[in-house]
Amino acid sequence: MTSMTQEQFQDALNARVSTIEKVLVSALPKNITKQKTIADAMEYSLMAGGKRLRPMLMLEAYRLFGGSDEAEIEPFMAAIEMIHTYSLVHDDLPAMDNDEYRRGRKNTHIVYGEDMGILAGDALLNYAYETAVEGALKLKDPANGLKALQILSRKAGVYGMVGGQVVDVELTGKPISEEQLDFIYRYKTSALLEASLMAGAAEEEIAQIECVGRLVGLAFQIQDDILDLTSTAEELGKPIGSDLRNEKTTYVSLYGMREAEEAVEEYSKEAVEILENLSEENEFLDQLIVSLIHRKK
Ligand code: GRG
Repeated sequence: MTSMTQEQFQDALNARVSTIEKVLVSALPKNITKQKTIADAMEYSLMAGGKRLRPMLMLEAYRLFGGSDEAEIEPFMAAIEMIHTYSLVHDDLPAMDNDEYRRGRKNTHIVYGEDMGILAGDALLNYAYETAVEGALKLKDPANGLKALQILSRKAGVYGMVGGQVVDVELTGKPISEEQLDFIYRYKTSALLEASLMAGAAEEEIAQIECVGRLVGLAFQIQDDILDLTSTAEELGKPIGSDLRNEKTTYVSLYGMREAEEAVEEYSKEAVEILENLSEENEFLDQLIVSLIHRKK
């Protein structure tokens, strides 16, 4: 499938992370005066590290479908990472998971207070769309930008991540069925990964790439469940055991560890198989998905 060595892949991955970090820094709001606290809190949460998986998938899907002017996709890459970051900031608030640490440092609401934590999340969400709209208006064909915005907004909202979070919150502490768990994972986690891959996709292949996103998302969330039980706080950058503490049913608690590990591998391989059957190819993207099977954080 791939001719890249592990070392070449790691170098390519690091290069992409540093490109994405630059895109994010330059997308942050400038010339802020009286509302500086919120700009600082936005920067604190957005630039806290993280794997940058969603913008990376977006860039690679853009390349897969023949995109060559990366400046076109960069505002959308920044936007999806801002949406992802807002979801983490809000998810860690006392009213939700009440977590103190994420990405190896204190959460935004711990450093800036709960009020600013809420506002920083709101600001990131709004600024994501400001950034994406500006990007869309600069495209040769702004209609393509509008389509990307349609995908982004839908997958982040009621029919996507927020919808999944609602069901997750409502069912926390209750026994849940396989079907309910599948809904939560598809919406809460897969939806944003689907959007990442779909935003720069060719119209004819959008359903296939959406399916790749769904499978990668399921594998990613199941691996998240596994790591919450098997990793360490140092490695993860946040406390482990949070699912047990929050009485959350996970793939592991429902099906067992062995089945969970097999599912991560199975879903990831299915995703790569779909990619391999497309008319275009992106070796790095294939390898990125495979690398997530054994991710440690
Ligand atoms: C709408 C408030 C709100 C929340 C949405 C995304 C979410 C629901 C909650 C965050 C917590 C969580 C377990 C989300 C599932 C997706 C997931 C595993 C996120 C963590 O993503 P990573 O590992 O994080 O890519 P980094 O820090 O690497 O960017």
